[in-house]
Amino acid sequence: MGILEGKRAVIVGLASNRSIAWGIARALRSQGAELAFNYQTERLSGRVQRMAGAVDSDIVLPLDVSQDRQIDDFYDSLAAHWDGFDILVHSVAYAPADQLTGRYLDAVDREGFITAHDISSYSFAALAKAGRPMMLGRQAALLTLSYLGAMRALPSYNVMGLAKASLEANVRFMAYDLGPDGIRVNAISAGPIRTLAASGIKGLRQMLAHVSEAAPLRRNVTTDDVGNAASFLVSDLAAGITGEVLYVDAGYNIVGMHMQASP
Ligand code: 0WE
Repeated sequence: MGILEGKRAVIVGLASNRSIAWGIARALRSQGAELAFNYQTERLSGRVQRMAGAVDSDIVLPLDVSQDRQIDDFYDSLAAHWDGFDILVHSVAYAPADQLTGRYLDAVDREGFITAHDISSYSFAALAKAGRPMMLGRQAALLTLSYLGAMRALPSYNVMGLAKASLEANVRFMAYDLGPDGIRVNAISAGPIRTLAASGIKGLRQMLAHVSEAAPLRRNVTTDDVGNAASFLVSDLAAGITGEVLYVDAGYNIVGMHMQASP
């Protein structure tokens, strides 16, 4: 008997079998949840449908989170399958590629700033706002994905760091707002993972190597690690936790300094 038996979960942001959303989908399914998915563009629809099938789901609906109309249509279509849902997972981030390279002030511009904040932070509030009626009266839980760049400066992450800082503040304001409805809102701040989104990032290999040397657990995290922590946070085992950012990063964020000679 899984900890998510009888729960219905909407997962936004599945793009490939390396997606964090896929690790979360598999973990939630193995704990007994029923799943529904979105796809961003027609090009991705076949792939997402095939992966959904592998976790026993045939609810795969179009949704580009930058379009308010598509958000409304998504929930209207979902309502034909489910009268409500218990879990919303937001695993979406985007900044134009030119933002994620070089010096911060060289790279940042108004359009890049707006896009990063719109897709990576506002979309979480937009999905909660439009989806709230379907979550009422069910002790629902929302979850999003953040990164250490919300709290610390690091190379190349640039305006995405600001967008993740906004996302983490969004978690707190949404938790405060939705708490009286019995709805919890949390984030996982995951260590770096080689996903499709991350694969184009120059220097990622070095960053993964650095983290696996310096992190207390001396390894990188996997999408399974993130999925298992996600299962806990969206389950009733975490009924007392809201507005929290849980690090799933092999402990990297607590290290003040690392020396190579350390065991
Ligand atoms: O949040 C992220 C990456 C999200 C992301 C990735 C891309 C690549 C393709 C957002 N927008 C885009 N836009 C694209 O055009 N991570 C935590 C992974 C990541 O991204 C980095 C990192 C790490 C770690 C970028 C620079 C430096 C480190």
